[in-house]
Amino acid sequence: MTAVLASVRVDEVELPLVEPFQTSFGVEQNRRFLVVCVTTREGLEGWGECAAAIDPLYSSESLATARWILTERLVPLLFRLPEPTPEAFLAASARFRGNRMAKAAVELALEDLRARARRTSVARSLGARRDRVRVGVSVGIQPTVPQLVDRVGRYLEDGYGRIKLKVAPGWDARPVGAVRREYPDVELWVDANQAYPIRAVSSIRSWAERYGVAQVEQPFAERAIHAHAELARGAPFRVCLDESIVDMTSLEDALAAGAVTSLNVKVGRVGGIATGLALARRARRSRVPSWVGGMLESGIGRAHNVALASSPPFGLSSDLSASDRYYREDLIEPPFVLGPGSTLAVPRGPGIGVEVVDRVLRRHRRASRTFRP
Ligand code: OSB
Ligand code: MG
Repeated sequence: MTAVLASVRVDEVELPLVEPFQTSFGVEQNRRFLVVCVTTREGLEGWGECAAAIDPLYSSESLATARWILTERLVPLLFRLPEPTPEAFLAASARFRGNRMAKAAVELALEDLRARARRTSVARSLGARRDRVRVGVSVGIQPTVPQLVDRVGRYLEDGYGRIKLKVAPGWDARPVGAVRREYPDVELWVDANQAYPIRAVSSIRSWAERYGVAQVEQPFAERAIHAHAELARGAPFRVCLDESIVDMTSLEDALAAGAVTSLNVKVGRVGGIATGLALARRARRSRVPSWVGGMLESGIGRAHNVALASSPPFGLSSDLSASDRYYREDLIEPPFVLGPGSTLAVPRGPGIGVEVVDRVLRRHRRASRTFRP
């Protein structure tokens, strides 16, 4: 494939969430994010989505920092590549530190473009053999415990087979216990997004054990590898790392310390699909299972995530719910719908296998810049 880029467009989009999503670091009502669209002279397209949010709460990247590095550095660099492949882009952008969500948005667009040029799907390019991926739902912090129990009940009725509860100091044993009492058999995970001080190891262990929590995700700070290892030692639940793992080095260190017994792979956090796949393969060699995490993506990012989750090294259920769990109207057609056994179908069409609906994109677009060579 000798593709020559004709344009790169960076759109800023705002989509209203069907309900607010609250984590230990804040509440989101609308998701504002960047979409990258690359086109070639032959008229092919590739789409990517940037996970960075308005405020740098989950990680240090924000929509504004991502927009800056994209428009001022990454897009110009992309036009200088002899061949716009994901590999060439990642190699050339490696000298810029961090900014992984912004880099991932470009890499995703180039992966989609390449798969479309080869008339294959992103999933197939990643070696996927499954046609459905197992998924669960991530449930935000609710105003009251009864509201949480009710919310979980409705997700279970919808068909979700695994529930991840957002927790924080003051919102843990009571809500987790209430959900466990109401649903004795449900597979329960919790995610604290770094909210606990490291002295909380024994209290987390006690309520997680008492309520049969299968997995505790990122209770401590990004750098607190030792504390996560202490929690994992002899625990009857998996300790999952999300924010702590940003590249191969951080994964190697966490594995060596025994701090990670489940790996959340988010393409934004790790700088793209290629690194995400490499991390999951590396974790599997140490018998640590992986799954794909979500950042409330629109259908564009979701389609990439589903493709990644369908690749062999991913074993646990991913945080990839149906389009209507997040947005009344998604940017893509067809939307993702929940299928039998708490699964999403892996699109088979070229690229990410879904089409971006221009009319919907334009309606929710707040800004747009087009770059040409
Ligand atoms: O830690 O997994 C997280 C959303 C925003 C920021 C961080 C996280 C999340 C989620 C959402 O849990 C999961 C999803 O997209 O379904
Ligand atoms: Mg998480």
